[in-house]
Amino acid sequence: MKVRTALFAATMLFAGSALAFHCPQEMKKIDDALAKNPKLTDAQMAQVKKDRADGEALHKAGKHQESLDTLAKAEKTLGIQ
Ligand SMILES: [Cu+2]
Repeated sequence: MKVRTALFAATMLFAGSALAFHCPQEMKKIDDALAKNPKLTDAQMAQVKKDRADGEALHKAGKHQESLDTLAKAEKTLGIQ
């Protein structure tokens, strides 16, 4: 039972760090898309920038899944797959 618990903990830790690594990749995708002057309305642009900033804040707070969800919204607006 102890082994299983340790394995579970190790798996969760790995999953957590894999997610943690993922956020900056998504942020970079958004930054790259923004650098290409995407055709967005002012409202869309403001929303993308807000989602990008919120995503980074969530990432730094350790809330990686929420960060990815927020960054995904910005990517959807930008048309990133
Ligand atoms: Cu993260």
